[in-house]
Amino acid sequence: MHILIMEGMIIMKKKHFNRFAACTFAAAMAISAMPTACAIDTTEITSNGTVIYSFDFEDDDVSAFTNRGGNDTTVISTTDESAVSGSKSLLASGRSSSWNGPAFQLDDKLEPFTEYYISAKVKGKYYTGATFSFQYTNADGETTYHNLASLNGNDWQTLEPTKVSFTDEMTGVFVYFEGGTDDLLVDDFVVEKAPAVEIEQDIPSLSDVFADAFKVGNAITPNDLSSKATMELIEKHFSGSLTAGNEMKPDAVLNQSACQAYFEETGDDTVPQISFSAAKPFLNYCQKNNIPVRIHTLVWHSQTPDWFFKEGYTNDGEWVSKEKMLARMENYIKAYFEELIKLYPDIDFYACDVVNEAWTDGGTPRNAGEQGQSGSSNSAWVQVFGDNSFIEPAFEFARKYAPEGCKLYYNDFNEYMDGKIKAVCEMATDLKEKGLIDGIGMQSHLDVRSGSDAFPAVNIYNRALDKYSELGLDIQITELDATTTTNPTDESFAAQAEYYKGIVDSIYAHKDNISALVIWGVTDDGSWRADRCPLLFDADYKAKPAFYSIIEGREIPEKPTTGKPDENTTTTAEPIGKTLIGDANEDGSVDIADATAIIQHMGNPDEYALSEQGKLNADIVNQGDGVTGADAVALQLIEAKKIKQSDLPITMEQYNELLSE
Ligand code: 9MR
Repeated sequence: MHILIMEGMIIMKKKHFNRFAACTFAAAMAISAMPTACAIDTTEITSNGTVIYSFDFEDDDVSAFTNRGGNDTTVISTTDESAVSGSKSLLASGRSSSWNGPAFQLDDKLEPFTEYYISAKVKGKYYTGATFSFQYTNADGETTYHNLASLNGNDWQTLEPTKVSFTDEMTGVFVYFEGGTDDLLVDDFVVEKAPAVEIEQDIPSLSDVFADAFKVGNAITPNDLSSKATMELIEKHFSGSLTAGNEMKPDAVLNQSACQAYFEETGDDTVPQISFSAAKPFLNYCQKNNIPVRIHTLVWHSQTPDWFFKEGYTNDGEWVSKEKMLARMENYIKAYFEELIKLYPDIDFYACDVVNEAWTDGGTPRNAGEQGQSGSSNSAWVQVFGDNSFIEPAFEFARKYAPEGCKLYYNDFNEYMDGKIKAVCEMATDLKEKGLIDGIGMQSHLDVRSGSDAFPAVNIYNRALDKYSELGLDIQITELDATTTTNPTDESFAAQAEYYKGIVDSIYAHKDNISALVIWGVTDDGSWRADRCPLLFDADYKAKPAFYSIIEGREIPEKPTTGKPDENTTTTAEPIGKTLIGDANEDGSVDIADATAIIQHMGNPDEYALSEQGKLNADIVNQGDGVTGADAVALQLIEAKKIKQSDLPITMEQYNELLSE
């Protein structure tokens, strides 16, 4: 059956409701059975958390799928050779390359800045060695693709619901199956719109809590930009500073073919060619939202291609001389800043990690060599310079070309190890005397482990802060995260909260020397160490115990209407209680499930009892009149985007006015 259910008139075959859909559907049905005063437009409501597309291929319709890979010989059809549900599946036959395969375009059917889950079954003719991948073209016409899931084994493999989203700057957004050249079969391909997530608006903003001390920021990836809830967390808590997780590093900025072309044309191989196309979505966002940017990073052994250090910019060329590398370094840093200032004159590039991770924990330079495989700790800078003498010119060039107001930092991890403290302090003292450095970036990738064996212990971290404070330079905490164990329990999160509190208390105690506290990631599932949940928000965008522990007992400077915060005006951060207007089911969030809880309670209070607190929370419209159908409708009005959660509670007059709109 084909039915229309969304704005934009998307035609879909509705096959089943998932958990969320069932819930919203029940609420919508209940509402439509109410008196006419309660009748509201439910089209947007029913589309939240619902199946948007579902293909079982029983009707032989494969028109939504195209062949990826241009004019090869692949034919997309259906087959009754094998199927998971029913008797038919999609067949991609005659594939001539591993990257040919059935593709499904997203941006011509779905909405940007919206999260979807895609699930499917896939099978290779003899053996399944398929990859599920994502592709898009950016505003500069460059196409990027990355793998989302690998599906290997005999017979049908299951693609579990996999999150995808895209921004309005992306075109040609596809998901596709690829791998091998055998026939590929696909069945039960389902696209679901993830339920709308409300971030917690009723918790204090971290930026506000620490407004008297330092900027609070975060690091994000391009995927974050298309996640509405992640970006709402950024705007609420972390708008003091943003770092690009990877897109402003040398491997993202240096363009090998352009370097080689320039060399061929001019005979000069000391002028590296660069492009910020990977960083543009991030930088556009920062510019639009007026968010200061930390530049990470110019000179690093890692995520810097070996060809940058080789004759002719070739992968297997000879290492260049120190003189040539100095010229490349200067021209790279010059071009980097000039291009940034030209493209984004309005962004406040307030900090830059000029050199990253040049000292070992023992305080010696890294070993010379290719970076080669990721994970190698060798340094091509040391290879060419013989030692760490590349650090000073890097700062010299950065000082020469960085925009005014851009402070220059040496950034590293494990900066609480004795050998590293000594080496960093000696280097920084020398650079400070020469007027070349402004501060130390302490990455702070910490490890709570089970609690008592945390690394580093809080007092060790505090001692390092003391040492760097004595330098008379600024300090920024540039990449804070603190891993707990894999498969963490409530106890693990409690230990993590206690540790975070100790570390942030120590940072706060040094606030006179610290200008920024940057967390390395927003929600646990997006962390580079996702398996050990190191961040302040969980995968459901909810504040974790660690969030509450670091704000506990702090005074929130009240925001003046204009000018700088007045340090004398403060309010105390209230511990968060259970009163959350709208949260009828007391699960800590206000959403459509609360409307369902209210409707069910009204229909059968014995079976669907609300607690006393739940009833208080549910009393949204005309507070004091108890739980009524209007309260459920008000929650639907939030889903329908007619009011915001922060508008609750509402009076009966406001309610009637909303319904008459
Ligand atoms: O967060 C980054 C991750 O996505 C990359 O895979 C990784 C590769 O080196 O780099 C991560 O960022 C690193 C940062 O640039 C420097 N300090 C350590 C960070 C975590 O590895």
